[in-house]
This record gives sequence, C-alpha cells and structure tokens, in this order.
Amino acid sequence: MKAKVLLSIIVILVVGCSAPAPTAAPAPPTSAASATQTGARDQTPLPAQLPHETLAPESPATATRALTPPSATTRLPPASVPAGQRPPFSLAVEPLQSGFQRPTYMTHAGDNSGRLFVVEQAGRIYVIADAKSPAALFLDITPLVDSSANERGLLSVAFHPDYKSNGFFFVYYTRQPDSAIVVARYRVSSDPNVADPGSAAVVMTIPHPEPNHNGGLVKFGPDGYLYIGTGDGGGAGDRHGATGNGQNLASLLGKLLRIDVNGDPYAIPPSNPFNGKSGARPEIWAYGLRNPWRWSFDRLTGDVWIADVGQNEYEEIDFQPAASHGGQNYGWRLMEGNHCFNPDRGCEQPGLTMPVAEYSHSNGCSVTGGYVYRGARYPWLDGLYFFADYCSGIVWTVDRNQAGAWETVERTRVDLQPSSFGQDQAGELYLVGHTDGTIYRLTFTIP
Ligand SMILES: [Ca+2]
Repeated sequence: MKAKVLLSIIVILVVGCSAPAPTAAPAPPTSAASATQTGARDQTPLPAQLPHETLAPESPATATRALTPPSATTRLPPASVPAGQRPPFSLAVEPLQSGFQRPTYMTHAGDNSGRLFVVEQAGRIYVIADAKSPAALFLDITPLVDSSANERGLLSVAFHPDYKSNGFFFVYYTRQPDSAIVVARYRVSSDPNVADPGSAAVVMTIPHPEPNHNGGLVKFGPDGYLYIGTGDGGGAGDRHGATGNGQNLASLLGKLLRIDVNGDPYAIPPSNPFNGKSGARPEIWAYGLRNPWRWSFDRLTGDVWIADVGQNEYEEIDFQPAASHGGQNYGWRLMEGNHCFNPDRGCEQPGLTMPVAEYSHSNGCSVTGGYVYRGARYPWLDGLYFFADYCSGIVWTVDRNQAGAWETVERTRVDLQPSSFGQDQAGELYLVGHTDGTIYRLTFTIP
C-alpha cells in the first residue's frame, strides 16, 4: 500500500456569491489523521464498466412499495433541552480521515453498518468502514460528471430508506457535456462496499444555464419522499426570465423539490402543494430560494432547516416546521435575507417566509447548513441546530431562547473550509473540509 501524503489543495478561484467559494489556501489540519489511511485509494482501479445514463424501469416490488407514513403522525415528542437550561460548552474538531480530494458531502446509509460515505466533487464516493481503515472506492462516475467550475461536480448522495433491502441510492451531479443537473439512481453490487456503476438510472435532468448555483443536495424526508434542492440557475441576481427562477413556479430552479422515487422514473406525491395547479411544476415543495446548498431534516421532529446562500451581503437560515404542507416562498430574489434585493425597496409581499437566522458578509461569504444535534454523546446539545460559513470557518448555533425567539450564537471558528456538515447514523456530527480533504468529528466539552 502506497502511503499518500495529505494534500492541501490550493484553489484560486473567482470569489463571488457562490457556495462553495474559497478565498485562500486553507491551513493544513491541525493534527494529522493518518495519511496512510487513504493510501489504498491510489491503487483502487476504476470501474471496468461505466454507467449508462438510461432510464431503467422500477421493479414492480419497489414501484408498489407503500410510503412510510408522514412523520407528523408518528414522531416522538420533542426532547430538546429547554431554553436557558443548556450549559455553556466549547466545540473542537478532530480529524477522522484525510486525503480526500475536494470532498463535498458525507453521510451514512441508514443500514446500521456504521459506515460513512464521503462524496468527492470530481465524481467519486468513498466508504469509510471504520475510522482506522483506508477509505474504499464505492462509486466512480467521474467521466459523467462536469466538475469544471467551483460549484459543479458530484455534490451529494442519498440512500433509499429501504437501502438495506433494495440497495438503491441516489446521486446529484452536474453532467458532461452540457452541465445539466442530474439526479440518478444506482444500486450496490454484491459487495456491500462497492456500487454497481452499470446500475445507473437517471431520475431527473434539469438544464442549467450558468456555472454557479447548482444547488446540490438530495435527501429522503421522514415521509419517504426524495427532496432535491436546486439553485436559481446562477449568474448573479437571478436574472433569468421576467421574475428570476426563484419566483417562477414554472421552473424547477431555485426550489426545494419533492418527488416519489418509487415511480417510474418518479411520481408526484399527491399532496405536493402545486400539484394540479396550472403554470406550476408539481415537483415544487418550496420556492424563492437562491442556492440552498445544504439543508437537513431534524431527525427527531422532521422540521426542515435550509441554509440559503446569499448574494453579496447576507447569508440566511430558513426553518420549515414538520407539520408544514409545503408551498413556502422564501423570498429570493425579492429579498436577500431580511433585506430587499429586487426591487431594492418596497419588496415586501404578504406570504414571504423570513429566515430565522442571518449574518452579513463581514462574518463570511457562503453559508453551509448543518444539522440539529440528536446524538447520544452530548445530551445537553439536544435540539441545537449547527451551521457554519465556508470562508470564515465560523460555526454558529440556532435555538429558541426563553422568550421563544430564535437566537443565533457564535460558537467557534474552525481552521477549514466546510463544504458540508456530516451526521452519522447515531446522530453525531462531522465537518467536511473541502480544500484540505479531511473529514472531522465535532467534539464538545463543558468547561
Ligand atoms: Ca430568503
């Protein structure tokens, strides 16, 4: 096994309003996760067979699978630590594994295996079976993926709620050669640590006009549906069409979409808010988003937390309660955070949903949404939402204070550029260092 020296990737790119958008070379990780841990990756052969981007019919078994009942009827009562009763704490990052090339995302398969899956922007997914073993190549679709721009590439993976029995998972990438957004389904092979690249079935393709604001996240909701976050089509100021894409219900861009992947290739959930409304795409769950790069479900309550990357001045966090029926308008391009954008005054309209947290570009450049902590290791964190900024490395939390108002607290500044937070199946949190190629575990202490 060849040892692989941890690589700090220096990226010099045009910085704008984009996510992710580094401004400078990152410092190397403060302590070395063993560089040899990833050594095997140099010798991992490319898959012999590349995926065919063809539609594959669902098997009858999956097409008729009943959806899990909505979380609102089954969820447990909230167990969050009451406002004002949370002890002061400090937060640190501990390298778990390094040597990845521009990782964009980390998640788990929900299969009780304890494995972590790391997505590399160029088009690879690695599996970490345990922190002390080398990461193994799970899927390589680099020939299909256009990662030519800072925000393009393979951007996330979501494992089917029945992954353990059906082996299906879904990826979100920008494709060669036209850079359109693709959501595609793959299946694991007979080796649980290797996917079958020949199993590709394209679920959705969305033409994309500009190199930036590609959205990028797919996740299954507690309702069993696949949610897809798309950006506004890019450029700046959302100037596509008369109203911009974010406010255009005939466009799939600038949206949170919700589909049933047990259709062929997908079906529209009957309760989608714009289902059957003329002039609107029935896939839309919520709109008025600019670039919802990272968002998540509270695994206990089903609430949705959306980090929407801002234009030139404000980054924001949006909140959608689990009981929501969708249809929210989060305001872009009328507003950037709590401020008028286009028009620059008098933008307020009834029905816009305002963010629960906002920060200005004096504290960063591009928001990276995280998770509500629901792990077991730090029970005093229960119910606290974490997010960070890609450029400054500042990590904040959001919670309701004793008066019931949303409160944002700056917790620390980490020396890395977080492209994502990660969450393992036990609910513990991680950070994905985009430019230093390292996955970090978040650790907390009460002083
Ligand atoms: Ca907004």
